[in-house]
Amino acid sequence: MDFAVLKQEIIEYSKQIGIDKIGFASADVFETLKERLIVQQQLGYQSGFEEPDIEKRTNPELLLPKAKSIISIALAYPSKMKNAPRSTKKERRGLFCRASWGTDYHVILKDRLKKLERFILEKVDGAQVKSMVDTGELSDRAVAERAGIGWSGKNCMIITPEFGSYVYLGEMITNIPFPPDSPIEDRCGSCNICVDSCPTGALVQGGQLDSKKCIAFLTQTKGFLPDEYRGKIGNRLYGCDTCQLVCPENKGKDFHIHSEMEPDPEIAKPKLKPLLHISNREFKEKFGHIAGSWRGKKPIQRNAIIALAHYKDRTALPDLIKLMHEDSRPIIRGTAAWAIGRIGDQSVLFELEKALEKEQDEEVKNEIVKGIEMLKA
Ligand code: B12
Ligand code: SF4
Ligand code: SF4
Repeated sequence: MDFAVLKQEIIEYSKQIGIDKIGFASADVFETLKERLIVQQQLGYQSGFEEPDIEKRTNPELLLPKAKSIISIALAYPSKMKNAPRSTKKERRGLFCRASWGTDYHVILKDRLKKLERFILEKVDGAQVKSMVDTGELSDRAVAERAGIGWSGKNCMIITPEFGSYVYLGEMITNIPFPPDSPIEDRCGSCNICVDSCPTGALVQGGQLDSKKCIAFLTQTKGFLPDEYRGKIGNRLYGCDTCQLVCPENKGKDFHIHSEMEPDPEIAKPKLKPLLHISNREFKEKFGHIAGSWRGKKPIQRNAIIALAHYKDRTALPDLIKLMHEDSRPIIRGTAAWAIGRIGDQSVLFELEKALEKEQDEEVKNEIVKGIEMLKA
């Protein structure tokens, strides 16, 4: 079988099924990535969301015996929301990052990869395939870089010349020896804007991220947000786009190719106060289909409280006081107490003192004390 011809057929088919860019890479061990992952692990820079087994992350043969090549796919997503509602003084709004607009991208890319798998399995007797998107063992970026989808930017993103960095990535390991594509040239040059613009200094240097400092990571944690970051997350409910928004390579890049990726403005930029008392069922119904709901409602509610504190929204005080007294979750009671301290004045001091008297949880007590100190100051 002529695999170069098959490759061409796959490229043609990929266009028909809504894949915006496709590239082919060898399934050789990812040696440089391996070294990099070891360093990142030693420095404590990993997020904990990635596959922990570095061998599996870097050796495709451990995932598919007889792996010969990897097909990398990229789908472009919108960077601008049509009819974005304004956040007003009366009704403050939070923001989900662009990678959480519209239908969860895992669902969309898995659908495309499934179609591609069927196409290949029909054409090649004995073909073996294994696909993954984000949650798989491989580094989607390292595969995409090797397959010539884009270069690895100083903001860590794979940047395509066509769509900028606003692309989702996925891949399929196969036992078919496709002729590989070549990596493309790095266009960052002397630019360092993303590194200089990161609000928390998480980009330690170009191409190296300390995940524990990255707002995208911090918005997804389930515990208390460390004090030093509470003032930095602004109105972000999930994820962070700053290092992409400032990138000159993303200037004017806004692609509305896939209707499933169109954001519903009331979901992607929701009102903050209603989020404070949303039920589990309502949360599932409204936000269950977006990528940003994978950690459940608690982190989103915690971030909504911090966002209200960021806006110093006094109209939220009654809701926050209720949460501090009545919510069953310590993270929510404590973050609400802290937010009351940020927003309120002496008139709500007694509420914090009352809460302190009856609170049993040490961490929450600590947050209430912080709130009281802020009010007294
Ligand atoms: C863990 C994870 C995170 C963590 C850590 C991110 C990070 N930079 O490592 C957190 C939670 C912080 C995160 C945030 C985001 N993520 Co994320 N995340 C992942 C995940 C699951 C693993 C990434 C990983 O292994 N990182 C470890 C680092 C070391 O490796 P890497 O970035 O994968 O690979 C590069 C480096 O190793 C580098 N490298 C290798 N050797 C060397 C040597 C030197 C000297 C240098 C300079 C570099 C270098 O080259 C590789 C190729 O670019 C991937 C999905 C997957 N399975 O791959 C998605 C993924 C990377 N995330 C993605 C997205 C969209 C985001 C956010 C933009 C979401 C948002 N808006 O909030 C942010 C961006 C933050 C940022 N600037 O990186 C996309 C990226 C798409 C793209 N165009 O690049 C991915 C690929 C998911 C997907 N399938 O589309 N994410
Ligand atoms: S996603 Fe935000 S916090 Fe993370 S590196 Fe980029 S700018 Fe910094
Ligand atoms: S902002 Fe500049 S340095 Fe950062 S990724 Fe974009 S081009 Fe590269």
